[in-house]
Amino acid sequence: MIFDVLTIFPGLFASFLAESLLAKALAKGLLTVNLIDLRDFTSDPHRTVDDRPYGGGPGMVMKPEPLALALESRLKASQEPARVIYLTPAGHTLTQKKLRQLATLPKIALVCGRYEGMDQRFLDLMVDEELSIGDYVLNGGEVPAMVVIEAVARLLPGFLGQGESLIEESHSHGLLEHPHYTRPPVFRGLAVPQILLSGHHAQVAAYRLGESMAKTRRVRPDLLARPELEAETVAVLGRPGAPLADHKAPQKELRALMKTVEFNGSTYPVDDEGFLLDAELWDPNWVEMIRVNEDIDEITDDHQELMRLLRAHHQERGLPPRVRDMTMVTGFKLKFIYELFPSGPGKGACKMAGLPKPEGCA
Ligand code: 6GU
Repeated sequence: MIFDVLTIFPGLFASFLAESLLAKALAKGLLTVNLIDLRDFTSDPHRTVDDRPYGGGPGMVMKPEPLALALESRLKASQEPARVIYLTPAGHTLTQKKLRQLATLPKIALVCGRYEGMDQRFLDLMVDEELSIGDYVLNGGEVPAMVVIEAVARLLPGFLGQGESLIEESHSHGLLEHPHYTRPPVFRGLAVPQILLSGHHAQVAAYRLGESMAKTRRVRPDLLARPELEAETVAVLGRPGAPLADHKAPQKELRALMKTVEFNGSTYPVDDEGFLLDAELWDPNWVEMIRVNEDIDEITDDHQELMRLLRAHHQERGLPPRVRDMTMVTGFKLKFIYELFPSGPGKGACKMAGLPKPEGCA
């Protein structure tokens, strides 16, 4: 993959390209970045790249000749035509999807603007597309060009290790990342969520997926409203609404865990065993669905009270009580819990309460 960067500040790129994974990728030959100084393509003693706008107004406009000559010199240098991208706050907003497309191209020319903009005729004649990196204004296209280079480079085969490439996959299904923890187990009074220390891989994955969904709903509800989300989620995680038994053998742990069930028009994300993955989605319709599945005649005040106690414990600790602590935590005798929920405290009570499967549940 080759990047040609057209800029009046090639020096800005020096340390960016000299450090970190990007430097390694350049050394490996995974990608090449050619820095082209637009002033080398001027013909006046002052090496002028800008001029006053026709029609008047503030600021300066980049002259078309140096830009065109610089691009043409690159064409001569390599034969291979590049996709020419002009970086401007007036362009289409860059997305991960766009980056995946760019990562398939052999050669990209990134044109960095400064001043008020470019002569339109250069854009009309030589630029394939205009990209912005977000709704704010920078002084020039150099930092956006670095953004494009870094974001494309990490998608190239061989750039990242195995573990990191999985992270990109978890992004591409359209949810935000779950929180991360490392040692120490307690930092300034805050403990690592117990489930992460448990060694239960399936429960850890279920917990993380639940956190991803909760965070996405909190911080970026717009991501959940995108029409593409469903298709992406289906592609990566499975088909919403499919009966659990129909689910294909999963390739990846996450795929195994993100299933959905539908009841009375509501869709719920669930784990392999039908436990709700996001306790905040719990509602009376969920309770009714489990009541029907569990063949329970009627939801009594005792059912409600037990669920309330379980949910309060979950809210406080981030986990439902362990089965062996169930009596102590809820004050309900185990025998009575079995009378209320014939499947028991885990697959019956915690499931109906919209909580994860508790430790100690078969
Ligand atoms: Cl691509 N250029 C400039 N100058 N400002 C921006 C941008 C690009 N994207 C967001 N802000």
